[in-house]
Amino acid sequence: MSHKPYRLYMTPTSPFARKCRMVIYECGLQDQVEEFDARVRTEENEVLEVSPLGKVPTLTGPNGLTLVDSTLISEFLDKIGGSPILHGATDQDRWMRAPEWALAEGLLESLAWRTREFRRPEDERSPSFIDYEGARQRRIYDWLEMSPPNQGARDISHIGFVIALDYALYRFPNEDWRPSRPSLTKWFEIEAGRPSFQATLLPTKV
Ligand SMILES: N[C@@H](CCC(=O)N[C@@H](CS)C(=O)NCC(=O)O)C(=O)O
Repeated sequence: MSHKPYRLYMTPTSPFARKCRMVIYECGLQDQVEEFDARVRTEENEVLEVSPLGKVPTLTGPNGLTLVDSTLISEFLDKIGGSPILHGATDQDRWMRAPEWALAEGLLESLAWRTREFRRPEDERSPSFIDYEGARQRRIYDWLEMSPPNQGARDISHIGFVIALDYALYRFPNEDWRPSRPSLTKWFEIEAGRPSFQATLLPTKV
């Protein structure tokens, strides 16, 4: 039985849960948040006991708190650390940075949707959907190659982008985005060296 006040329902492969897990490390909240490996997409899914959405990440805590969605949870975790470091220092700073956060989120969503499409039986897949999302992903990689997200202080978009780029290599190893994008590759390698990234590595595929 954990005595930590918060519980993060997660799976080791979920990039959205990984975002929150990296925030936990970056904000030093390991002694406050228990990670709970949930059985999503099964009838035993423990998340369903706290939310009808049934998705990871879901965060529960004192006073009946139940938060769903990685964006909300990340911002909440950043705040309970006492001195938020990942969502802008001021309101103006926040809004100046927010478009990058949304871009990182859009890339992550696109990769997750495309991954799900490949989980369907072959005769239920949509090749046009797969191509459309693939083109979106390449567009964002090209954008990041022109302007890697390392201007100014680190924020939640750095975590979102490094997770998304790693997830792309994990799910689509034959579509390696690195060879034609040296600046982005360099940025990725530096970010991937951080303890928060190394502590949340995706499991080896069996
Ligand atoms: N927008 C959500 C997406 C979360 C999401 O799609 N989670 C997936 C795992 S990567 C999930 O729990 N899937 C289980 C299901 O669809 O039942 C977030 O940012 O948290």
